[in-house]
Amino acid sequence: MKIYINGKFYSKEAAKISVFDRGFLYGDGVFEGIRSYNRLVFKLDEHLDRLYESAHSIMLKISLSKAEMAKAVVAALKENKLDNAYVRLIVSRGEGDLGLDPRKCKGGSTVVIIADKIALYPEKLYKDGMEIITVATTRNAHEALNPQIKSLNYLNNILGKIEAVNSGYEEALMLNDQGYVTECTGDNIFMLSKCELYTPPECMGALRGVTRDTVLEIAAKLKIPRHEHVFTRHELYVSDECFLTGTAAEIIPVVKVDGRTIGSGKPGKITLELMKEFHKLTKTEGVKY
Ligand code: PXG
Repeated sequence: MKIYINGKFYSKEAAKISVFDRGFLYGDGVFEGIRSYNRLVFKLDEHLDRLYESAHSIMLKISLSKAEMAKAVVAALKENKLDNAYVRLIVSRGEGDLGLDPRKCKGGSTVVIIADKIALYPEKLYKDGMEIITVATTRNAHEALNPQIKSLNYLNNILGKIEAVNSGYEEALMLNDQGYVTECTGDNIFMLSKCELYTPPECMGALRGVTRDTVLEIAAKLKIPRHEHVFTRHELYVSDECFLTGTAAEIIPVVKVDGRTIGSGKPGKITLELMKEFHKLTKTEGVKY
């Protein structure tokens, strides 16, 4: 495996970052998770747009232009000879000293690209559907740390994940401080009620997921009425279908929430249709390398 750091490739053993890097000291940076399918990078521009928006929001100047970054991602995929891959793109504010003041980062940002094989949920969960559980940790309030910023500080999500794992579940449902459904720790959530599709709006505390946007586009093409609308756990419990979306997870059906069976208890018909259309899209759309 060859890892890209600031314009050069290193072996996994030699790929090292300073302990004074702000990403390590404070989680001061941003990241993206991108997928490629059959030598096509899926939604590369959308992921890079979000990366640069996150960086802009935290006043981090990325040392590469967006076009240079796109080239670096493709170079990392080629260097590692990967046809199907998961790319983790990490940008930190760079090396500083032990103080919080970002003006100490004189050397500019650190850019790391790891291109690896994909790690999915177990295949059985895609076929049978997964069970999720609501956790006590609420999603970050946007006025404290906006969930739209894909920052290197993912402790909010990790704490949610730990709670789910401790209870024997793979994924956690996170609410906001008003008790509305936001998303899961690394995936967006959707439900279907009377053949209409619902997902919480961004302002409720959900990341604007690239897969989420793709699903909304597919639903529009299939003429499925879709809504970015607030909902509570009750509405989710009595919904007909539920699924999660994310770059790593793709679309995964959910059949139980907090012990309540969703619909028939099997992956829903519309969920399966959306999964089929999503896979079709990943085979045909993307930046070729
Ligand atoms: N919500 C959150 C909080 C995320 O971090 C998504 C939704 C889905 O967004 P995309 O754009 O991928 O459709 C994410 C992103 C992991 C992992 O290891 C997953 C994400 C980020 C980091 C790690 O599963 N998902």
